[in-house]
Amino acid sequence: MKQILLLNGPNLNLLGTRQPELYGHATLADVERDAVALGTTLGFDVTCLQSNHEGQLVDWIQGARADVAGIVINPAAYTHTSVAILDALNMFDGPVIEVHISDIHKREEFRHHSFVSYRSDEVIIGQGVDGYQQALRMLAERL
Ligand code: DHK
Repeated sequence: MKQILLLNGPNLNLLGTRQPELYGHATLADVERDAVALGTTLGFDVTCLQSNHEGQLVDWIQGARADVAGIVINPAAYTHTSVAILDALNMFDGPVIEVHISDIHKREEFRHHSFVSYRSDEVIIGQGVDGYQQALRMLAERL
């Protein structure tokens, strides 16, 4: 089975209770359970990790270079600030799919720019948590 990493950034641990008008009512546990289930159908072994800390996300991306085939990442607020996460992703050889639950282009201007998008092979925006499922299907097409 191909190893897939599903990474979520800061504040996404509070999905379900965090601004549900923007992010919906599904919890991170719901998202991760559904990702693992779809992954199994697609022939993926999906490992789900979330951190509120930039360096931890960088460490996990570096660690993925050894044996992970593809990454799905919602860097959350680090999308708009983190050259460190971009640099780590630039050292990863497999496909990278970037997910944003909300439509970042219809929100504050500072959310319109993504550093991570310089590296991402696909960007899914504004599809709610369904975007994670779409991302896994995109990985399946690429791998
Ligand atoms: C999630 C966040 O936490 C925000 O900081 C981003 C993103 C948008 C999302 O839509 O999933 O700006």
